Amino acid sequence: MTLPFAVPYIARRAALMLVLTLAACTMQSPVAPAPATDHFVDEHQAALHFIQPIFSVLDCEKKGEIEQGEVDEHFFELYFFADRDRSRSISAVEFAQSMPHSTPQQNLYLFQRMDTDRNELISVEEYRQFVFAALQVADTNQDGSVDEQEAAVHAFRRAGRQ
Ligand SMILES: [Ca+2]
Ligand SMILES: [Ca+2]
Ligand SMILES: [Ca+2]
Repeated sequence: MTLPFAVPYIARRAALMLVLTLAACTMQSPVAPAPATDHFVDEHQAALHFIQPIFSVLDCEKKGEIEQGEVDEHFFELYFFADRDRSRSISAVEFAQSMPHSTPQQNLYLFQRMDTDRNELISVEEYRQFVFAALQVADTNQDGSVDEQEAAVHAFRRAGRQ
């Protein structure tokens, strides 16, 4: 005779399901904001986020600063790091793979900023334009180069991302 035991079990289970359903409804509240760290607060933060992982590539002479003129010397090294299949266009997937320290939201933001003709691909020229634009934003004292302090690379390295 299992029935007398089965009924309360089913009742308990139903009550549990109700609690879980109510909890799920609460969690799906549409007003829940995304964590602030998923998004950039401004252009400057976005520029630093982009520059930090490539700082040592662009600062080839290890002077602790990136000069505007150094970009073209290393540009294709940088570009082909992201353009893995060397198709001379960076897809959204390739871009995300080249930015493992990013959230999907951050990558989407940067990708859309780069893709100025909105063809869902980053051309060589679009990427180049963005690198220069990001360096300009990061160059807060406007002396034509971005030093380690301006790029906050020490904080980035301390965070174990490089
Ligand atoms: Ca490609
Ligand atoms: Ca494009
Ligand atoms: Ca500077």
